[in-house]
Amino acid sequence: MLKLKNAFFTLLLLLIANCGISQINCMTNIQGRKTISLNGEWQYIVDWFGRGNYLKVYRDTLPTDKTKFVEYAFDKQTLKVPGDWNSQDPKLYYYEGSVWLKKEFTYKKTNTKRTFLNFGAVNYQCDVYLNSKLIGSHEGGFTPFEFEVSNLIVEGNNKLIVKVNNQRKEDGIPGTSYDWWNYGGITREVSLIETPTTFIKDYTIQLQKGSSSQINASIELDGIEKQQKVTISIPELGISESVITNKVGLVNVSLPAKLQLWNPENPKLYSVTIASPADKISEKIGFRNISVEGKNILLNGNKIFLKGINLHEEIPEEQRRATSEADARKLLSAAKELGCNLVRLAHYPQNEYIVRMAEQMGLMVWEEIPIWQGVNFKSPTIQSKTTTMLEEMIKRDKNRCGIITWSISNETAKGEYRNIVLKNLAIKCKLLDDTRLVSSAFDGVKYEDTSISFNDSLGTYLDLIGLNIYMGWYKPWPKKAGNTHFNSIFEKPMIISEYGGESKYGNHGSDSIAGLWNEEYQEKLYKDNILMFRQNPSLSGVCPWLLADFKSPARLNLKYQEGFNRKGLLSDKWKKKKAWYVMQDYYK
Ligand code: GCB
Repeated sequence: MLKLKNAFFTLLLLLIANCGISQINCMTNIQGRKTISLNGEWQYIVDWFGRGNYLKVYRDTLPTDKTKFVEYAFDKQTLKVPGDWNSQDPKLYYYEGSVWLKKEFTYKKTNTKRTFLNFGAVNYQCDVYLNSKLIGSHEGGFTPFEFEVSNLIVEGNNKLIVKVNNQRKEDGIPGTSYDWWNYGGITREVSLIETPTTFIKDYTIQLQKGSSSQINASIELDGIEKQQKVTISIPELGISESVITNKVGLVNVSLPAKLQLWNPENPKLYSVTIASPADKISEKIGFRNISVEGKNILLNGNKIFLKGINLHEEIPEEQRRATSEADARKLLSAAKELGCNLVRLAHYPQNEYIVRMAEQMGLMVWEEIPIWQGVNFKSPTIQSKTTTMLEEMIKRDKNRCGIITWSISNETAKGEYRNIVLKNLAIKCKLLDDTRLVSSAFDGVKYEDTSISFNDSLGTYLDLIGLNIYMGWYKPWPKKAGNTHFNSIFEKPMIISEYGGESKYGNHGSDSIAGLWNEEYQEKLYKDNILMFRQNPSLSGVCPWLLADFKSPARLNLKYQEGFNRKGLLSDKWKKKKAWYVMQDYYK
């Protein structure tokens, strides 16, 4: 009976997932396109009590005659886009609600091109109006979305108004409680993209799974003339191959190549160009193979150990979201200095500067969707929302060889509904991309004296298992610190995807008292964890929680935390704590 019920739910949720809640329509590689940036200053109105829809703020009108008035008006106050509102307006530091943002711009129209409006990400939910018409909505704070506006955009002045709402909600992803700051706003770039009438909408170019010399490319054209000649060239490899797309604009091609494979020591990228009669797009792409064999992770056939670091998309010194190339460089340079070969982008897809720069710097990437702890797995919309997020993440980053694993969840509690949703996501993830590992991070393990055992049935559908294990912080050590062994019912690679403890930079004292937030306690905790790693040679990697102290409304100790989670190896002022050096030494 239970089996039947499970099958029914699986079917139902898959059906819902396939309906989708928003269009997955972003074109690939907008960086490689001619774009008009709509970043910069946007006017805004804070909609404290949610009256904006009733008042029709999206119309942005003026009184039509002497007896009329309008009870809203954009004025001089502006927010920078991309950027969160919390750090830009002191009144909005803790704000969770709606804000209307407006950008006016002039546009030159022609009949020979199409125009798309692309948002890198808006947290959490938004309605987008162009020239007073609703052109679409999007839910999910960390992935891009796009609308074609060729018919709505006008010659001359245009008005773009976006209602953004960052209210946490029961059926949101993440849910109502999580351990990071709920930065609201248009947090990533906004661009108009101009393309020819038939253009190269999408392409996937990666090494064939298991091969070191065969590149697979699939290309999709969008427009009226779908059957066209497209040429893919990689000059450095002497490749220039022309093929014809089929009636629906698709073509797949295999390209034999003598390659230097990408790896952290030699993060080799090749310039790749795709050209159709009217369109041309280029970017740098690397080629590598990632696979597993028993408990090992293999990069290009060689066993690797993941020397990771977790990081949030935040600049803690300025208490704001990281948004720029310079921000990405700051975060990733610190990861390199620590000696890492992997960054785990916790707990949501982070901006493209980070993902692209990581692969240029030789950092592998663990990227994940924000299914974090207490999301509501019983919600009828969860499968569709999370599937959309997964699709949007993979669609954006599928050509980034630096990404070795898509992670579908973090610290979810076992249960019937969770099992169905996550199983479907893991299967979907493999269908969308079988060249990377599917992973998940868990805290639901069995602690017994000197052993920690993993037996979550979800492991069946994963390639890589992450354990979040806070020995010496949330969990006491056995009699002898460091004396803990890991077991798993799965013959699959396992990494410690989180471990650590808190300290406040500059706070010194005993290394045996946790409650004083000493650097010495955290330093000792790292040393003990390293002892534990050395006793578990079958682990495939470790990943401290985390690079830097970060803002969290969940941290209420006014004496030491001051609204920050202080598990950083760097302080919120970017100062190295003692534990940093322990970790750096270990990675050496
Ligand atoms: C965890 C979570 C992470 C938290 C961390 C902590 O297990 O995955 O999001 O911030 O613990 O500091 O408690």
